[in-house]
Amino acid sequence: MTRVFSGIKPTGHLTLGNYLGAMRQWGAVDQHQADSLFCIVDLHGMTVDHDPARLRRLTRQAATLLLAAGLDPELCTVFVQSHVDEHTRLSYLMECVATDGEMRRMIQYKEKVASEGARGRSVRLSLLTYPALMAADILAYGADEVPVGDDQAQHVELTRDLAVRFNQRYGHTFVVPKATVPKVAARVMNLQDPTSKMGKSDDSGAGIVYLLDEPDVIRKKIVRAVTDSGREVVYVREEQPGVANLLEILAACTGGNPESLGIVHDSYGALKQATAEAVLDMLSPVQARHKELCADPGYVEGVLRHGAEKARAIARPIVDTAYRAIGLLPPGAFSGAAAAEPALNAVR
Ligand code: AQP
Repeated sequence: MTRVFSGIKPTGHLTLGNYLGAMRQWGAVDQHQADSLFCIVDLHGMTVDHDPARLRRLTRQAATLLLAAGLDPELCTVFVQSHVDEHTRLSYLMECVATDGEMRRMIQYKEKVASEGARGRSVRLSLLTYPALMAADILAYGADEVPVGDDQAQHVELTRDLAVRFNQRYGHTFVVPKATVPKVAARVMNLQDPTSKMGKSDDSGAGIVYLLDEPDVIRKKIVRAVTDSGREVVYVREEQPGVANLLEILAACTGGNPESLGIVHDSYGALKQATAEAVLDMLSPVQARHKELCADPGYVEGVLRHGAEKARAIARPIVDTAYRAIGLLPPGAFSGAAAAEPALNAVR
C-alpha cells in the first residue's frame, strides 16, 4: 500500500491556503487510499522567532483543526513531530549528506533571509537546516508520496536528492518519495497582494483568510480583495493575478475550473460574492466540528498520544537501519556481531 506523509507547521493560525493546498486532500483522498501519516511539525515552528506558550497553543489548535477538517484517527495517523525522537535523530544524518549550498538555494530560506535582512535582523541557523529536518520527517516513514502545496515542492525535491545520495553511498535504505500537488489552488495568494503567497505567519491579516475567522470577517476579506485594473473576469494569472486567485479559490471550493468560472461571472463584484459564499460553505462544517472538539481536549490528546506510538513504531527501525548503514556503532555491538569485525589494528 502506498504510504503518504505530510506535515503542517504551527507558526500561525492555519489559513485557507493550508486547507486548499494540503489539508483538504489529506482528509478527502489520502487517508482513504493510502497508509497516511499527518504531523504537526512543531520543531519547524522554532525556525523563526517564537513564543513558547504560543507555540504550544498553536500546536494544539493545529491538531484540533486537522481532526475538524476530516482526518479520522481510525484511518490515518495524526501526531506531533517532537513526540517522536526519530525525526531529530535522522535529521543530523541528513545534514551529513546535504551540502550547505543546497540549503542556501531553497527559495523559502532566501525569501525569509531577504525580508529579515531588510529589517536589519538575522535568521536562525535552524531556518537554513530546516529542509534536512523535513527530509528526515519524510524518509523516516518510508513515504512514497508527500501531498503538499506548491511552495513545498522544492523541499520534497531536495528530500529525493538526499535519499538517492544516501542510498548510493551507504546502501539502499530509503524510499525515494515524490510530491503530489493539487491541480487547482496549489498556491493560494494573499488577497491584498496577489503576487505573494497567502502565508500564515505574514503580518498583514487583511489578505489572509484564517480557517477560524468569523464568517463576517471572511466575507469582508474576500469582498475587499485586490482585483486588477481591467473589468473582464478572465483567468490569466500573469496579467490579472487578483482575479485569477479568486477564480482558483472558487474553483477549488466548488470543484469547477477557473477558466469556465470566469465566463460565468460577469463582474468582479459577482465573482467576489460567489467566492465568499463558496468559502463559507466549505469552512462552516470545519468550524462547527472544531468547536465541538475544543470542548473535548482529552480526545485530541488521546489521538496524538496514540498517533505518536504508531509513528514511532514505523520510524524507529528505518532510522536504526540508517544509523547502521552510515557507520554508527550500534549499542551493544561489542558482543555478538562485533566478532565479525576486522581486528582493531586493521581499522584505518
Ligand atoms: N498559500 C498556500 N497555498 C497552497 N498551499 C499552501 N500551503 C501553505 N500555504 C499555502 C501548504 O500547506 C501545507 C502546510 O504548510 P506549512 O505549515 O508546513 O508551511 P508553509 O508552506 O511555509 O506555510 P505557510 O502558511 O506559508 O507558513 P509560514 O507563513 O509560517 O511560512 C504545505 O503543504 C504547504 O505547501
